[in-house]
Amino acid sequence: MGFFERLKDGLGKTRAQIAAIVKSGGALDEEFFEALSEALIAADAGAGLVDRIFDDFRGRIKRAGVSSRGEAYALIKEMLVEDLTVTRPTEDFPPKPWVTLVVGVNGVGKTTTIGKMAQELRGMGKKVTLGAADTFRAGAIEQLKVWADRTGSDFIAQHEGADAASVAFDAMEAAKSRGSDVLILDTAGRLHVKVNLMNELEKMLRVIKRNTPHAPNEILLVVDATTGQNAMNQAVAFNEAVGLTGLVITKLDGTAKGGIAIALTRRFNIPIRKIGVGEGIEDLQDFDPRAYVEAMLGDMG
Ligand SMILES: Nc1nc2c(ncn2[C@@H]2O[C@H](COP(=O)(O)OP(=O)(O)OP(=O)(O)O)[C@@H](O)[C@H]2O)c(=O)[nH]1
Ligand SMILES: [Mg+2]
Repeated sequence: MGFFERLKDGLGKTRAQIAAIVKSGGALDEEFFEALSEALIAADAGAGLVDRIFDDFRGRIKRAGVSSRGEAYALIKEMLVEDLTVTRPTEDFPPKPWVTLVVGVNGVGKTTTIGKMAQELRGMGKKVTLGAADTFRAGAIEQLKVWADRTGSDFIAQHEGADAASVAFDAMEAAKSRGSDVLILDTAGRLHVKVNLMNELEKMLRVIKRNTPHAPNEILLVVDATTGQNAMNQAVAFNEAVGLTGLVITKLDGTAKGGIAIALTRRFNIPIRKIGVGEGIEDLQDFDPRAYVEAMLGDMG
């Protein structure tokens, strides 16, 4: 299966539901608006957000003189593409090493995503260092080391139970002295509601900044798409603790319904950097808003 096919397959349920509404061919009536907004809410976009989107949607339908379900459907797709398009200026001369800190709750796919990102960067000829700042979970260091070996990345770790901030510091120093283009720091999965664990992350961030003031250059929150709206609470807490610059949404190949991407970008106005569509090393895609909306809402001409 191709990348787009896999995403499409994952989001099939939402798409089928919406196709049924549009294809029913009825008038542009309340029933249509209701069915479509229900489908988006069921897809994890969040009721409050869907209400706001639909206020805007109705206004635009009026102004544009849209009169059929088909046209309205095309319009809402364009609106969602706009919502999902968050661009950040790219740096012509990115600092070296470019430091990416990867955070998120337990089991969302942080370490796997780091492995996939390392693979992609190595394919572009970049020198990569992976830093094992998850010193908490048994086996976490070894898990990252396997990815480092597989991708030909440098690897910096201490022992299980070591101070995560100290590992981050070591990794920064090593990445600098070895001339790495990119350093990616893995962190322990932590529940966003556990204050002491969030404090530990803040400490790590302080240590990184003390080492190199412009770092980290990217703070990526990884969320599991199948957890639906709970990802919003996670993002709120992590954003408050460390200030997020980007998102990764994983497990879009599973039973995810996709609306969480819209909810997250609307709320935080930060880009979705990557999406995960499988467990394999190549199963990471750049986020393409238009392709995403096509996969989620379908293409009924
Ligand atoms: N289907 C699917 N599985 C994924 C994806 N990304 C990660 N996984 C799986 O999710 C599980 C957890 O992945 P990890 O990378 O260990 O997650 P983590 O966030 O590092 O977990 P902790 O370090 O324990 O917090 C593994 O079985 C991965 O293979 C994805 O995009 N799709
Ligand atoms: Mg991990």
